[in-house]
Amino acid sequence: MFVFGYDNYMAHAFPQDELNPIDCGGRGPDRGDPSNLNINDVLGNYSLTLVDALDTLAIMGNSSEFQKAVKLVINTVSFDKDSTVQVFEATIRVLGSLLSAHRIITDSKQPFGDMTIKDYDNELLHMAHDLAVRLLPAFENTKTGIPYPRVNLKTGVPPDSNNETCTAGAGSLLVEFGMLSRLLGDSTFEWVARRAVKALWSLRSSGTGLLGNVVNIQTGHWVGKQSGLGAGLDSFYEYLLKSYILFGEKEDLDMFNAAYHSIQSYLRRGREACNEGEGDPPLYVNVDMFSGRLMNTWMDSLQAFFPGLQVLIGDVEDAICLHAFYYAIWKRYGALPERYNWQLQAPDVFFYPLRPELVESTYLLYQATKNPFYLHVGMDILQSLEKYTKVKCGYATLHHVIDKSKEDRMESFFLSETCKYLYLLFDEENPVHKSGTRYMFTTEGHVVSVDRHLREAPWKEFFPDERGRAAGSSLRRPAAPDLKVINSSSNCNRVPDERRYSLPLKSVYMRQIDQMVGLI
Ligand code: DMJ
Repeated sequence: MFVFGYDNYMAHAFPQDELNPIDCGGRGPDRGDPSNLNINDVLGNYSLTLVDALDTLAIMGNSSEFQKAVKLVINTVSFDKDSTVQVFEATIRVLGSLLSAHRIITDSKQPFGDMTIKDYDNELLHMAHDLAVRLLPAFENTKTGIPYPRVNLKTGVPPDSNNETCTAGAGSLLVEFGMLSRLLGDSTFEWVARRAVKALWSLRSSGTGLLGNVVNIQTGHWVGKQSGLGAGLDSFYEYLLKSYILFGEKEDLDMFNAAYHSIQSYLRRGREACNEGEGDPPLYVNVDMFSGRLMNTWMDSLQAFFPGLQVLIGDVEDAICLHAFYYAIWKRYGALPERYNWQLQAPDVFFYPLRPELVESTYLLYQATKNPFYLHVGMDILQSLEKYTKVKCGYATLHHVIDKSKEDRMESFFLSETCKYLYLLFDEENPVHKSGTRYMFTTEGHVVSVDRHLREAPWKEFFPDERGRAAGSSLRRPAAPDLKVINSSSNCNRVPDERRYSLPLKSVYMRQIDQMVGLI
């Protein structure tokens, strides 16, 4: 699936951003209609799909194509473009991918095969730096420290810019910005991203501890008071935990734990235990952030990432339960509708743009339980993607999950996430699973090794109290030292080879899964 999508992108769309899989062409920003945010937020005229796919090539062990693709990116991609993009999308899809590929190239252990680039001079890191500097204007002239949602890569924040941003967009930049800062030894990027997280965090409801989904960056007033797990909030929670995993800053874990507690207290409905007791199976709903009252009866497909996050914190039993709910919906339509009304038991919004969230959770649950049920789920998902979304030159967005009509769009996350997680689900021997170095995935599915170098913040020596800086204070920081790359290396012992079926399956998980499958 990956090869079919990637080869077609390279043949018919590159150097444009995305592949139109039905008419076998390419697509870039919609210059004719700047208000077409669905396209312009994401496509920056920087060969998005190629950039986003880099580490998938490495994970699949395709060193020749990885090396070719990296060289193409170095030689042809520029960020000096008159493109107004969303800061969040550019960060997770482009910045994150460049950093991930850079670390794969410079990893002294080369676990994925030979992914080194001859005469590599940290070009991808330089490119990441260049892009991040172009995104920095979003963090200036904001009274709260919460960034503007969009910037023009050449000219900065557009004069008519919107002062409203979603929580996930503004508050999930820390993994990429922090990584960049720590690789460069320049605190600027981490500092602005962290300031945004803290500003959002300080605006949470004092009663429920919940955050809303849209906020005014100048006044700090919540414009969208809906709190939930899906659109507008999803990766905000994810990055509190992942920032902690990567950088080891305890304040990130404290925020995550408090947020998780509020989620359990106000968003989770249904019976307490997954497979015991009275009442409906558990469900996470959308509520008013201040009162905790139910706001609507739909859930969006982005929510399906949450069981994966629960796996990371060890709440595997709840994750099994919730995942089974999303899988039941997938089984009914052969896809996840963008919004599903759990009261009417019917979709509210019908499209499916090849999103990865359910596959991602399936993969993480398989890693946690080693229960072959999740291989079955993966196979089911894979077969429905083949059946309903494969077209002449790639895989197409489903316009309508019931009549299976299509749209001529293949989003870059199909190659960077959906295909990657499916591949990893079945590739037991992948270095990601076997290496002594532990890996984590960014919210765009980019693999990053978790090693102690990223837990070092060299500027702390010089600026021990980063907290003293007021929101809105100058972004001017001391110049970065000469670009110095810290190779990722781990002296950890290799993890013993785990055999899938020789491990005793955890009986409690087995029981739960059996019951959930019965329910489906
Ligand atoms: C991806 O760009 C990322 O996973 C993001 O966090 C949420 N949405 C898309 C995929 O659905």
